Amino acid sequence: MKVAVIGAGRMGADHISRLEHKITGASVAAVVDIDLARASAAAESVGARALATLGEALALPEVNAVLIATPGFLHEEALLEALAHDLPILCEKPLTPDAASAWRVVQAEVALGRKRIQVGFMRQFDAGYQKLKRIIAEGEKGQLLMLHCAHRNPDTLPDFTESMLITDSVVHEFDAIRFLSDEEIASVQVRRGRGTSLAPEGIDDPQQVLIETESGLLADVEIFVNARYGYEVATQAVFENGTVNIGLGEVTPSFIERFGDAYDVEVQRWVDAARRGEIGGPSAWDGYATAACCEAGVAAQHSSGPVRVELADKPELYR
Ligand code: ISE
Repeated sequence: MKVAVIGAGRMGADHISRLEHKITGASVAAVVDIDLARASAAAESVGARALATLGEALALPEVNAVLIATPGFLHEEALLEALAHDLPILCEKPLTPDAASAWRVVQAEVALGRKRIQVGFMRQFDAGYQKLKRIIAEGEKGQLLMLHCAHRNPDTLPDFTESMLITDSVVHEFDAIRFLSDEEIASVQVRRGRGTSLAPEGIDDPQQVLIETESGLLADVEIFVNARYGYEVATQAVFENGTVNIGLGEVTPSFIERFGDAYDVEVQRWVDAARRGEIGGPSAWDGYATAACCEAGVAAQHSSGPVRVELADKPELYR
């Protein structure tokens, strides 16, 4: 498989090196970045072409897959262009930044008539989350009653805004909770309490996010993006007969190390499926549903009670 990687920033560079050195059955044919110098630096390291637009990459006869790793606001255009070429796509999270644009992508895929998009929700490929999902599904500790989640980042980039606590970070808990429970999320509430003095001006950090699924499973998330000591993502699942902890005490400099193995599995599965003409893993519907959760979450940052998640009917393609 010959992949065009769109975006040569932190995640794009990480995936380029992964595709080249860890993944079997695929190599990087082109690196696309509006910053051509950055594209060239990344492309040179793997002997790929450096290009400024996706159109140029899609015109190369050898390119038969697309990995999108640009910022989320650029995803819709790239997704629609790659879908029009009927190519397998791995799109970093989020699918798109809002539910309306995510729904347009879902509709384009539905119109194509087959799944072509895998969304980069890597936690679904993490060994801890996989184990927890198996324990929930097999019922070995009884029914799952509650989830307590902590999501801590050491710091934020200069252009960070408060809504990004939800759209950039808690989006992963929306994904993980939907994955673990096999349910849609019904409502989201946000509480602000005592905050760190180490957050940038105007940002309340940490925040507590309370999530309820359609059947009444409750999850609480501590989202804390200026935790300074490191990166830590943990979940305690409470069952009728015991608890299961994942991630607690696994402190790394960033998500790149914490989820490195999960990214490897995610990309290898995408490649393996695509070579069989298939797509698996988190779908465009999952991208749309989590975007709708993010909208509710950002609204909840500015209201006192729970905000309902509004979802369109799930198209047959994703059932
Ligand atoms: C980052 O973009 C990610 O996707 C990480 O997984 C997440 O933990 C972090 O909060 C985000 O900023």
